[in-house]
Amino acid sequence: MTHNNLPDPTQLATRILRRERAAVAEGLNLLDNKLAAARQCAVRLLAFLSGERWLTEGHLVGVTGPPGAGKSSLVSAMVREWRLSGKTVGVLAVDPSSRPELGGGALLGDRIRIKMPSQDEGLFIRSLATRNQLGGVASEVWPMSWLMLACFDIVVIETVGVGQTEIDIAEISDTVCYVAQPGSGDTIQYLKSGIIEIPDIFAVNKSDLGAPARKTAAEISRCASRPDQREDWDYPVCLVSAATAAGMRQLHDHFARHRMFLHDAGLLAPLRARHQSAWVVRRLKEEFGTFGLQLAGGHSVIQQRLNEDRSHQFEEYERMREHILSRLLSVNQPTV
Ligand SMILES: Nc1nc2c(ncn2[C@@H]2O[C@H](COP(=O)(O)OP(=O)(O)OP(=O)(O)O)[C@@H](O)[C@H]2O)c(=O)[nH]1
Ligand SMILES: [Mg+2]
Repeated sequence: MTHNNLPDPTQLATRILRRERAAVAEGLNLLDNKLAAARQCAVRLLAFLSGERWLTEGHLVGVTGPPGAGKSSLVSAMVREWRLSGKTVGVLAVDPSSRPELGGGALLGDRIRIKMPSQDEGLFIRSLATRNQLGGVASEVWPMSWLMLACFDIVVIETVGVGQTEIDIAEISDTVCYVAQPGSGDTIQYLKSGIIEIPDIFAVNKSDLGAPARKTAAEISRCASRPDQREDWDYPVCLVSAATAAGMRQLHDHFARHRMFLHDAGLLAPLRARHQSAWVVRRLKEEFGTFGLQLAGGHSVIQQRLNEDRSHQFEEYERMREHILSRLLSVNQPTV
């Protein structure tokens, strides 16, 4: 331990890389700590964990969709598939702290929490409440997912919602899976109106309900076809049932296929680098507003600096932050 009961970042990084549960939990807490000393420590931790692996290894999967569609049930079923194929899995279940209760809460009354055997060493699950007032995914989630990527083969982020959340999750994940609720026209409306981008994979859950699920899948397939698309990805729409495990193997294969597609097409490293710099800009903007961004040279200068050295983005972020802070202090000094 260093001062203020903060961990030694080198030792913590070593333990995280060995996938020690307590260390992973401690690291996630550290990333959530807003104190200045903790922030410095967190940046050092991320720097020790980073390296080439960050741009090339693992698979960061975002699972999103409307409340009650079965995201948690589906993630549990997917975890089983991944564990069967020998992959280690980390899950971040993001729970908005003030979610709107639909239909008086009846729909959410029987929500499923992801439940798995706690003695499974290859699986780590963490629930966290988002505190982003604007409704999107809180900016802590991204470094947290990266910490987990340092020690798990697959990292899954589950978030509820459409709109801003969907955009945010696409800015974090390698692969976005949208879980649709059978019989609900919402998803199709969102797609048509462009509120949601077409996700990499559509999972229409609850296929055990029969006709409504098949109908929703067919409607989504029509809306999601991309005749103008030049990429080779086919945006599959997959009928699954978390309850009966029907279609789970196919869904697993779509995930693996998309990961391979990104890698083979040379898209993975640039995608992650883009996500990194988007995060830095977003975080600086959250903290200091547009004025603060200008003090650091503006959007494009920041992007350029980050692109020059992709493996030290967190240190670069901390340097920019210090720079903005010192500029802000000097701006606030009375002129004599
Ligand atoms: N029939 C059927 N019901 C399912 C299936 N998957 C989930 N459910 C039910 O759907 C409800 C919601 O499941 P959850 O997994 O909690 O859904 P969620 O999308 O994570 O919900 P939130 O996190 O609250 O947004 C529960 O009552 C589940 O039992 C399925 O494949 N078939
Ligand atoms: Mg859930």
